[in-house]
Amino acid sequence: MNTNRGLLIVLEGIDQSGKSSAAQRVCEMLEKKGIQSIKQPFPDRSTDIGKLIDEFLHGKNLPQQVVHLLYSANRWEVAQKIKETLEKGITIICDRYAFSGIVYSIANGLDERWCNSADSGLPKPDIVFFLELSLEDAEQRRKTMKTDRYENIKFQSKVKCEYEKFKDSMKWTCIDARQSKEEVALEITSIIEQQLPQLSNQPIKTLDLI
Ligand code: NYM
Ligand code: MG
Repeated sequence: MNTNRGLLIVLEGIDQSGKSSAAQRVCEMLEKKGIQSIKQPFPDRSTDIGKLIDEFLHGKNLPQQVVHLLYSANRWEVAQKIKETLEKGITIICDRYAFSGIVYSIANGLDERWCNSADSGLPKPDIVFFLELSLEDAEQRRKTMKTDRYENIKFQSKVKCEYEKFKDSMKWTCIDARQSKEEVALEITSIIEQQLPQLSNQPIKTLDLI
């Protein structure tokens, strides 16, 4: 039953590091190679919970704990669908996942252990790519992009600092996000392609963060 499942791939990084473009391009590149794949953004703004998160990002006031749980619930509401999709042999490229939930909430002052528990038990990613970009380069890109309440250099520097801790303690694959969009996507796609035969025969694991 678990032979040749799809892979759960996660892209993480500070705002403006190019995750959304990479998710789109990687899916297209994989499809061209005959590897069925779909992208899954988090937050997923297509659901009621996602719409509430979007309102928060654009000014609605909510307690920080509620926000953390909403982001987590937004993943849990598609967790079963993720598993079923992987079992069908389709690879999923997630634009952010539980790690975003944790680093952004810690940067907002929440307790690390409390933050970790909400996402424990979700499907575990097979590969996490960390798109590395300096705060200065992100700031430069931000000038031409739509932004949310978190997109200022002071907050992003806290987020980056929390990401660095994760990156060191877990086996993340770092990608130089200063490269062109094409180069970033090509690098990610080739690593996925290379790892697919070995990982697709393994059962889906569970995220254990506590
Ligand atoms: N974000 C995203 C969180 O704070 N927690 C989460 O669990 C997730 C998935 O949402 N600035 C924040 C980070 C982003 C914001 O996401 C919107 P994006 O990828 O910029 O559209
Ligand atoms: Mg953003």
